Amino acid sequence: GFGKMKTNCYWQWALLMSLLCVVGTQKELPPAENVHLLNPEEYKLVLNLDQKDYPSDCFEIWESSGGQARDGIYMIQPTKSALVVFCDMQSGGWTVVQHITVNSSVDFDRTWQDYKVGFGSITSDHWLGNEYLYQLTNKGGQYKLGIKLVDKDAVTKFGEYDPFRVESEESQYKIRLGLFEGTAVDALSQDTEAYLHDNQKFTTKDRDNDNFYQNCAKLEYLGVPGGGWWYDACAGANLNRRNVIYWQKDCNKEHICKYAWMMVRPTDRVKVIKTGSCQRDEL
Ligand SMILES: *[C@@H]1O[C@H](CO)[C@@H](O)[C@H](O)[C@H]1NC(C)=O
Ligand SMILES: [Ca+2]
Repeated sequence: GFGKMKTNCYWQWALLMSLLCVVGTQKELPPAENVHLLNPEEYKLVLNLDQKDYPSDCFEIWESSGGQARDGIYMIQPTKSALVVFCDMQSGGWTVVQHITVNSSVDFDRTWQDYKVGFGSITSDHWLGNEYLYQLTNKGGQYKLGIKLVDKDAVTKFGEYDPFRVESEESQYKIRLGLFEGTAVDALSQDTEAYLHDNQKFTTKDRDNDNFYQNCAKLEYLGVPGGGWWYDACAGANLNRRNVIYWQKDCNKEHICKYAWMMVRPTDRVKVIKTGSCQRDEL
């Protein structure tokens, strides 16, 4: 009768709608392992979603665009995992691996698992993930780490460690840093605070790999714990403490910094050798 037809129609309609939903979702959802760092309304912001083979990092995109690519969200695939990342193209194709705003609403007091696969939002404060730091810096070819710090008066300082590598999870994501260069003062590999971060394992509130009798990630300042970091016993720098961005001389309780970024890029393949005052006939 009429009732039966109505039911049939309903089921046909429901089937059609669910098919449309599936098709719609598949089209929009970026096939990234860390898609949890994107809000659904940000899916459309991924700039190279249509690309067939994803580039291995932001530098590859920057380079193949002749330096013309714009800042934004891109898909990359360093090795195993396809990832959404924020690319800082204006500074030369850096892949952003951390961004924090002082007093961020993003909680940086997280577990080992959260630091492993990343948290926060790609378009604002986030940690890309130790596993992806490992994949990026161990895929062959040397990487460097860039640090960008902006204080409350908008003065920007920059630093680079070259080379930079994060070891595997079996090695507790140990950090390996090369020579420092920049306008900021090195706070990871020199020991003016008697703490050395270079060669330290990563520590989170639920995995204590540090050199302190307590867990450095749990130590609070004004009620806010330090968050995950490559602690010694404990820190001469920590960019994951939400209420104080700490970088020894450049950012601390007295000299407030508002923003920090950590990013990676391949080491320059061609070193520019400054010949200075060398005369041709001297060579
Ligand atoms: C961060 O928040 C704390 C607590 O509300 C406040 O005392 C401090 O001044 C804030 N820091 C900055 C840089 O806004
Ligand atoms: Ca400890």
